[in-house]
Amino acid sequence: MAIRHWELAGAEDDRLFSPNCWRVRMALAHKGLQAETVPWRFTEKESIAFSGQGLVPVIKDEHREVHDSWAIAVYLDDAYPDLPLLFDSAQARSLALFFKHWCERNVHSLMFRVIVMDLFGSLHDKDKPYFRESREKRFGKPLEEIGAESHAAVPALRAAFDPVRPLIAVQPFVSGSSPGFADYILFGPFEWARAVSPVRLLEADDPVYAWRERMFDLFDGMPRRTRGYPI
Ligand SMILES: N[C@@H](CCC(=O)N[C@@H](CS)C(=O)NCC(=O)O)C(=O)O
Repeated sequence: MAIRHWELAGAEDDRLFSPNCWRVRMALAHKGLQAETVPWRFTEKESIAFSGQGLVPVIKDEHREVHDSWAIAVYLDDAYPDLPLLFDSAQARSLALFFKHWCERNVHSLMFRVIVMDLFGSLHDKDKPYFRESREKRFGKPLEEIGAESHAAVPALRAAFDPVRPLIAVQPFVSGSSPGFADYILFGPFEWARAVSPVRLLEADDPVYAWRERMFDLFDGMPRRTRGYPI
């Protein structure tokens, strides 16, 4: 039976833009597990009420529900240890957790500033008032004011990848010779952006660009084929 995956969608069911759901989408593909996307909007809290909270990703596997992208990754490796591992050791899992927190603090926040108005424009109409109200409360200013700084945020975002560049100069993936969950963590914000915005985030000679190309090619190009803007 396919694992059901509640994924945040924009105006169209297949405009899948959540960085945290992308981690899980990639993790499910990595494990080779059959998955069925249930498109979900910010205002559809009741449809995931069974998970006891209001955020996606949420998965339902047979009779078990798991929410939170990190908890889902850990669950998938624990429940399916014979399928390709997302973390090939306890040390790898521990360092990936550090990497997740680094990425959320240093990449997600800047990416939000870069794409916020494109993101807002890509939402389902029924989500727009909720998104505006909740994010303006969180950031303490109107979306338009955050968006006005988006050009300055692009160089800051490129600089944020500085600690990753020496790593992917010596190996093809953050996790080593093959991709692991840390790669999916870093890739999430790129798919978040690509799904909603035509903005050019990286120069073609950037090693991060080459790494992202390798990520787009995974799983027979599934990440590249998903609805979004050309790179
Ligand atoms: N730490 C959680 C974060 C989940 C999260 O913030 N999800 C966002 C989408 S990326 C969400 O569901 N937001 C709903 C809302 O803001 O109401 C994870 O990694 O899964």
